[in-house]
Amino acid sequence: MTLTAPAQASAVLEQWSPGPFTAHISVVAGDVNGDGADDLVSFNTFNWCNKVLLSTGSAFLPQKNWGCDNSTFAGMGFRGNANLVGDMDGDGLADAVIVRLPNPRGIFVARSTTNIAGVKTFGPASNWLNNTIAGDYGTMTADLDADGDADVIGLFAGVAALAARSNGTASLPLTAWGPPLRGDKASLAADTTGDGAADFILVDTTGVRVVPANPRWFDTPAQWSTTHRSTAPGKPSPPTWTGTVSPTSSRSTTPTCRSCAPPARDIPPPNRGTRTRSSARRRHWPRTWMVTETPIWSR
Ligand SMILES: [Ca+2]
Ligand SMILES: [Ca+2]
Ligand SMILES: [Ca+2]
Ligand SMILES: [Ca+2]
Repeated sequence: MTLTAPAQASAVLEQWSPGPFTAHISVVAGDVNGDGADDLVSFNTFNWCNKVLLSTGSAFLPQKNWGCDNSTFAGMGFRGNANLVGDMDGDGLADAVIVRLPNPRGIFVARSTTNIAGVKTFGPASNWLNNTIAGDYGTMTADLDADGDADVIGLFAGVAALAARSNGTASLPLTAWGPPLRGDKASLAADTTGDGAADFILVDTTGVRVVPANPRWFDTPAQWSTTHRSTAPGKPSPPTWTGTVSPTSSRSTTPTCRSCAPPARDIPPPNRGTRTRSSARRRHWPRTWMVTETPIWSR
């Protein structure tokens, strides 16, 4: 008897949507209607709004317009440096989230809701955080503190990763969440340990490292897998943290990251300060940081 491998048997791609799907900027996935199936959300320019393809579990329904914030973002579109979805208020419905610089800056959340006509849509966007968390090396949503709502984390060059945890209605002040590590191929926040708190995943050419949430990301990364062929001469070593920031210390000194530091550039102050255009000529915006070390939850 000859058995057919499942992967071979299901190798034909299924057409889930014939289109159209308006997606000028980006497309992300999340369960915006809370039925357990992830849907697709597009971010667009000008007043093209967020388009959504709802999943039936075996196909996508035709795209629907899930809203425009014409009050704050008229003419520019609801889009930012990072365009994300995450259940920021913990109601089981993924919300649309943008993280912006320079103005208006910070975290803006358009909650998934049902309007007075009974139509599911994203509501008007509100500013959950007026601070700089659009990371130099990425901005992500994940449940960092295992309380059921999505938080936002930015990865920066030379300074700590900063977290803006959700309290359900707004983002808490920025907190240093880990040293400025990053994978040389990709960096992700995902709960790989299964305890509900997002861990830090560093994908290198040499393998994958994981920093389990404990509760933040200051532990030494554990090597979870190794790519043997990447040890060939000439392959770059993954970035390593050589700074001295600890979860309980006040960040009175600027942390350093020798092997993962980018080319010479202005490094923002670790705790609080304002950059002006003249002192940060490489940037196109003034950067203001207000970082707190506390509170940190206990589990
Ligand atoms: Ca869904
Ligand atoms: Ca929600
Ligand atoms: Ca959370
Ligand atoms: Ca975890």
